[in-house]
Amino acid sequence: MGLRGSKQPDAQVLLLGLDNAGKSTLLYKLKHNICVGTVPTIGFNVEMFEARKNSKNIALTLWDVGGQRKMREHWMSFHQDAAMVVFVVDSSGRERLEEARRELEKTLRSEQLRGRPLVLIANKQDVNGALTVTELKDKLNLKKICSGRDWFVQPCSASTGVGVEEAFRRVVHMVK
Ligand SMILES: Nc1nc2c(ncn2[C@@H]2O[C@H](COP(=O)(O)OP(=O)(O)OP(=O)(O)O)[C@@H](O)[C@H]2O)c(=O)[nH]1
Ligand SMILES: [Mg+2]
Repeated sequence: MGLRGSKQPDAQVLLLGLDNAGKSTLLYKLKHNICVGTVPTIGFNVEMFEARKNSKNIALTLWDVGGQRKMREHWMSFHQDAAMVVFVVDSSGRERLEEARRELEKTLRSEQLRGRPLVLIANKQDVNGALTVTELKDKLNLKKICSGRDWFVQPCSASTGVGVEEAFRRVVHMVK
């Protein structure tokens, strides 16, 4: 019996982050191993993935929600069913880091996301001068804002693909 024939527990994974962080680039790199030219997401993209966890097949649904300011008010409507959050940050965009920190903190305060694991993607590591994982942890105040949940920071470049598989493995490992 193939993967599709077996019974699969399903988990919804919410992909959030500011506009231009690289969420859609990451989603399509993961799904098709291609770097598509993206346009800003108005609404959301959704893709399904299959994986093995604890000797079982699991199906993950990744929801990539637009990050533009006017889209962020809709993030809440995706909170309820989310098993975990993947928050993508443009590590080369120092000037928007405080904005990213505010949005992440607001997201993590959501009652519906209480205790849900977080994978923070330190994206655009291919750009010269990109912030390192250590710098990001510090500047985003992650230890403090992530208390009460499992969290992990994964360096990655959604355009070159470096770190993308590791990010997915981490999501599978941490999802409940
Ligand atoms: N150098 C570099 N550029 C990247 C990387 N990931 C994404 N980009 C570029 O960043 C821009 C924005 O990428 P998107 O994937 O559309 O960003 P998004 O987070 O989906 O943005 P919204 O849909 O507006 O929320 C595009 O020009 C991508 O090619 C990366 O790892 N490195
Ligand atoms: Mg997008």
